[in-house]
Amino acid sequence: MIAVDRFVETLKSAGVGFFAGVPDSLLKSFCAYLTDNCGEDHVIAANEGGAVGFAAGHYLASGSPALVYMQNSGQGNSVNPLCSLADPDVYSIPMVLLVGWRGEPGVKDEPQHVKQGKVTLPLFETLGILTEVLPDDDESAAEVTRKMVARAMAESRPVALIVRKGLFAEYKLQNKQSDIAALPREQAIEGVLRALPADAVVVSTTGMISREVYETRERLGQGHECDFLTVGSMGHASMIAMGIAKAQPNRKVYCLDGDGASIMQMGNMAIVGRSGCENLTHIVFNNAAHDSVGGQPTVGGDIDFEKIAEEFGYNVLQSPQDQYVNSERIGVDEVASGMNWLITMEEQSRQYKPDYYDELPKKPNFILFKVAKGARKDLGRPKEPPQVNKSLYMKTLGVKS
Ligand SMILES: Cc1ncc(C[n+]2csc(CCOP(=O)(O)OP(=O)(O)O)c2C)c(N)n1
Repeated sequence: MIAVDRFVETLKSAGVGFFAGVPDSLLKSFCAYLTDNCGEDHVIAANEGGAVGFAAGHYLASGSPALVYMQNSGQGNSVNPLCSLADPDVYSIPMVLLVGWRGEPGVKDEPQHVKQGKVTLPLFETLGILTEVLPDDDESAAEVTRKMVARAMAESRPVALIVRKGLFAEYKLQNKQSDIAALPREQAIEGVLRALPADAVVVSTTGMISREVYETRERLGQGHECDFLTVGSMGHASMIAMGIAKAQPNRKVYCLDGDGASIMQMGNMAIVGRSGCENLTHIVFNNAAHDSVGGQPTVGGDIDFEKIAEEFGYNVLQSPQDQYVNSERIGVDEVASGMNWLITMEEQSRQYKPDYYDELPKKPNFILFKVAKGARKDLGRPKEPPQVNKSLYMKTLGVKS
């Protein structure tokens, strides 16, 4: 194992003093150390491509390379700016990538990491990016880091340092941001699922939200056939939901999203908002954090999702949470009855005033829940592989897979 403080010192003494990236569980200690100690010299980006852009701008204005950190799931997001901006065939910009290697061949990991784990090194090789796996002792790691930074500078190109599971010794975040609400995310999810019509389908986002959807169904004694658990592809759940909503306009589709994921691909909301899919409801559970990979902050605490959604063209419904004066006390039952009320009101109004609804512009719904960070320690994972999830789901949609 290596110590994060020494590693950061090595980077700084080699000339790398700015850091941008998207958090990853394998880099949890590294990210926590940056958050506590690097202040304005550290930016948590919306997505990995944005972090590469930031590093390019930093180099243009300082002449020094920045470090871009990411989980290898974000490699795809970074490929375009790596190829068309930083590559020696284009602007030739030095930077150091620090990449958490989920799904390393031979190491057991979740299904969504298997393919990405296999292609991480070959993909960098294809891109012509020099790659080294960081050794697991401080001295050797420092030596490799100095050598790679020197290569990046000498050849004016990106280089990559690969981080295996368990490389960094534990560093616990000191500057914890306070929660923006008391409601536990799992309770909000259970309240929503309890209220949904039986024939509604769900598309849930990457990370703990999907795991909580899965566990909640188990707890309620329900099956999993109505839930598409988007285990990878962070930020695209709303577009998957829109694909379904357009193909089956009579089906109610609910997208259960996170703040980090919706910010990562915020452009998707602009398109979904104008889609005209009135059978689609997009629900964001905002905890102002990348909770699933260590609780690092997002800008979710500083932005008004409801205003953004409204501008993007959604029909923003009043959150059940806001119907309670003391929202500290809201739990599963209050969320469920609030959601029930919203759903029943809409159905009844449509029944009694069909002409009025026919004349209204067709818009998808948007609902925001502000929730606390954190999850149950014993939160499980889906037991069925993604392809079983897909087949069951398509059967529910009445489609042969
Ligand atoms: C492209 C990509 N980058 C990074 C990750 C790692 N990752 C998995 S879940 C997650 C955080 C999700 O945050 P949010 O959507 O706010 O949901 P929360 O975990 O807070 O409930 C991250 C960064 C990923 N899976 N894919």
